[in-house]
Amino acid sequence: MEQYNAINWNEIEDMVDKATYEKLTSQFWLSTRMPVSKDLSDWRSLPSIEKRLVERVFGGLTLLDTLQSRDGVQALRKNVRTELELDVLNNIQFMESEHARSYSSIFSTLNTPREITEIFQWTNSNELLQKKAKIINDIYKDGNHLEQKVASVFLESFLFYSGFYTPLYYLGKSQLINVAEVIKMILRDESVHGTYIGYKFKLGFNELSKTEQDKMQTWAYNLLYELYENEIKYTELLYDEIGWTEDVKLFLRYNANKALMNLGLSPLFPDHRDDVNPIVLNGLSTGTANQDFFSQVGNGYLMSIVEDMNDDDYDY
Ligand code: MN3
Ligand code: MN3
Repeated sequence: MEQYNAINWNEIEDMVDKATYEKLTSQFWLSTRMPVSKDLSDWRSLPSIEKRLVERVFGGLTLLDTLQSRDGVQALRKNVRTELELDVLNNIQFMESEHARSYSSIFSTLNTPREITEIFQWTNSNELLQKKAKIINDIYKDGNHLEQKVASVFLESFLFYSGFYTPLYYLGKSQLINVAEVIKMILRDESVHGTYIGYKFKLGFNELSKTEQDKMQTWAYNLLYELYENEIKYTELLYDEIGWTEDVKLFLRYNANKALMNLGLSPLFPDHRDDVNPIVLNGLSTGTANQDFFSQVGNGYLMSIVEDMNDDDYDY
């Protein structure tokens, strides 16, 4: 009879798995605990073109998180190097569901049911969004395990940023700060995911022959170009009307370089952090108004309200 092995956390094959699991669980959060309704007056004061922008940006991000929570992690779990890698991926998969849910929490606070239906109709029929989902998902379906890791890192460390730009911009101007806090929780998770999956990529990449490495590298740069080209069109579609397109493109290139660094590959674009719009940089480095001294989890996260216990609690 084939032996089925129990997972033993006292015999760790790779400390990075354990450290990542602990990091991810320590930053656990739930979207329903974020006080987004405090942003309603900011929201009501936004011109309608800015409201439409925020809605579309969040629709697009929902699509990417849905893809990650389903096909993305599913693909990655088929080729793990260690037993604990599966436990890390379990955590990642659940948080991707929570990320996708968080945009719906934001919509349900800021938008009418009719508007919400329209946002999802737009998202599910937009050609550029569908194209990027297809490019990534085709690799999840048919790529080898290193290609799947590259696709995952590009999605998490690069493709999200055409959307993240908008809430970070508002946060930099102290607007929609609770909405932005949700996004910063997601961003913080994605940064751990990108680093971890990039690390697993590098381990596999280092085992390849020089010829195979060159081939893999060329493949990765070609994929990045293909995604970048589509991302440029998506950025123009979203931001031309409001006039932010060039700033967003620069932010994309800056993050594309970071995605490549996660994979141990050389940066492709000349753009640096100093070139990014200072309002967005301000948003990236800003906390929010809901500083909670007791919460290790995040700036705006509200701890659940706990009553003092009394004798009645012991009457069963
Ligand atoms: Mn996510
Ligand atoms: Mn992720």
